[in-house]
Amino acid sequence: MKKQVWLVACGLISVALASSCKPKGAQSAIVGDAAAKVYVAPGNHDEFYNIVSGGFNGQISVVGLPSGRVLKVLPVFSVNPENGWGYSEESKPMLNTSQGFVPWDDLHHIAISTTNAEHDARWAFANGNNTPRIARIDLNSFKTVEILEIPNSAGNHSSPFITQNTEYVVAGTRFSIPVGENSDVSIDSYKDNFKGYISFIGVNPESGEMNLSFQLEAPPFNFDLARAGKNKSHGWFFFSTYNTEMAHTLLEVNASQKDKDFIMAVNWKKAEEYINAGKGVMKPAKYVHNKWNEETHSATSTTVNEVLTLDPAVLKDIVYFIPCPKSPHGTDTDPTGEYIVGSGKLAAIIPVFSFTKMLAAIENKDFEGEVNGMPVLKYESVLHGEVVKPGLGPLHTEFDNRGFAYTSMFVSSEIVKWNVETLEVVDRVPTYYSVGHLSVPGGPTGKPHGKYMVAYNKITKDRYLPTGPELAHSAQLYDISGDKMQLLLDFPTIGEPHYAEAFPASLIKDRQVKFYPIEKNQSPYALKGVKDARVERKGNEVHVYLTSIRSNFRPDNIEGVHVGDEVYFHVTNLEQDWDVPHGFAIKGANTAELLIMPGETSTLKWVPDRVGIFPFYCTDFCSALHQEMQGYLRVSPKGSNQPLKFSTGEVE
Ligand code: RUQ
Ligand code: CUA
Repeated sequence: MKKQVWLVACGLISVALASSCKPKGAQSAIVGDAAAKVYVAPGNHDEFYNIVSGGFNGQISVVGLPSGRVLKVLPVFSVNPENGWGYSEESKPMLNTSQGFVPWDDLHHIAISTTNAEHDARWAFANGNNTPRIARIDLNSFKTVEILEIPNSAGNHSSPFITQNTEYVVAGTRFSIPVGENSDVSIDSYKDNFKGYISFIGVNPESGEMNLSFQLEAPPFNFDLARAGKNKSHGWFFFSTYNTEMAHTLLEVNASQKDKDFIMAVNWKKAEEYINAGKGVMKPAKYVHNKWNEETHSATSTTVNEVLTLDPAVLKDIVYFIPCPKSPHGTDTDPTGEYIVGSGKLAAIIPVFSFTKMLAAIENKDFEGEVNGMPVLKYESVLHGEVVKPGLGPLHTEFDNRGFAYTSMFVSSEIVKWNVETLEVVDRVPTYYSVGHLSVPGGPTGKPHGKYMVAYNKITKDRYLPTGPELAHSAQLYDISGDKMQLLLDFPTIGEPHYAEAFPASLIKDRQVKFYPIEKNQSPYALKGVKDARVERKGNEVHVYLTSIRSNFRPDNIEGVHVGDEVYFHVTNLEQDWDVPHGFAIKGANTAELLIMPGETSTLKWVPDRVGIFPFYCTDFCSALHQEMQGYLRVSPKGSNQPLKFSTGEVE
């Protein structure tokens, strides 16, 4: 009987989750001065950078706030025909994995590097959900410079979240799976054979380079999201979990049975102590580590074969479970680090936990039980209080600089503002529609800037001109500087946005890479001047060493290439000035173009399959004589005795 009641309740909840409410009166929500507040006059710059996940497109977009202008879309886990990322010989290794070349991923969350819990904005981290990976993007060059695969993981959703000095980036597995030798097991044996792994990835404080420091073996829950403790809770990490029922079929029902799931609190300083005492165990695991080198202008991919593992069932005091109603999605920590918010998708309240109380409960062994040998704390002992009647379907919470929290309500399509101390709801505004993540500049840090909040919505319905069956996803910008939130602007997004972070433009705008010094170019294919331009044959490989500079390629007439040759175009852009990329494209290539930054060398491989004359040209309108920036390549039949020759057309 009880089970039946649950099934009915879950059915209703599923319907509610699937078809979110549509608020009325969208237009009347806009007040008079909204346009002036988002207007950034021509020639002026935005105040904030907004680094926005692209979800299922595997990319990141860079947006200016408050204007909502899209400044750049950069490939992370995806190929990009615009600049040859993933197509050029130099960039291909970046998308290598233990499964081979994987040119796509589902990129959900962004973490901007911090020092002392404040944005330093040196790097952005992003997760790949499907083939578990974490990427690091250099915010001086807006380029993906590192991708680390995560072993023993499946559905890298609880990632990437960082500690306050960017000591670690974490990755919690969404799907628990059996790992190691014995992974050919019955799915029915889930509880016995499946495990959830939590990865702590160390970040080099100077270079930013990542290394998988250790993994924690956790029960086979679904790990959803996470946040580091900060300031007073520095040293701890909090992971939301669902499916603590440990179901493996029809989770919609079977993982919604219990009133409470858990927030898993991890004392990572304690984990470090165990590691220093030699308590970690090296276990086999295969994963790859890809790094981009800004001097060779190329990537390397290395395979690693082991990982340091800690078992918190044996090594006590690392892991504690905080009961949290009900199937929590986001877990977020406030700027002081005292409060931990759990957003239970199916809960009627928002629980706010106290770090101080948690420590006391641990001290007093205020446990209500154990899971797999790890203590479960008593809900009441850890609870600061509950936000009552917040709305339906709480997902994510951000904070401002005035002691308020903002929680997105997916089902009731609204944002609820509440006081972190008193837990009183002070304001609510509708979103259009079905809001997922929120982003306040500095919102996840110890020092939020407040001022604006962006809501990233899943469903837009009638907000924009329609574009066939798929409609634009959307962001909405709110002014949060006053007592009442004020909707200022809608703007469509690239891909499906999940999390985003925003920080003051002044942090990075004066330290941007303008060009790459040609004298530092260590590419084995670099040319230091036009005199070095040449073509060489090595067996069936033809290496074309090209220079590009306004407004010519050298060499620009090439003959003696045969059908079936492997032709490598190594193009060096000799410009030493900001904003002068050159492109390279050749008719017949079945990959992409190259877009080569000043001082950079990039290589396109082409295997011609037919006889003919093939024009190549620069794709970037670089000068008044850009249309003159072209050349011809002649392909002769296989076995032809047409000798190799090349020229720049100069009359000698
Ligand atoms: S998750 S809403 Cu990855 Cu909330 Cu996007
Ligand atoms: Cu170079 Cu156009």
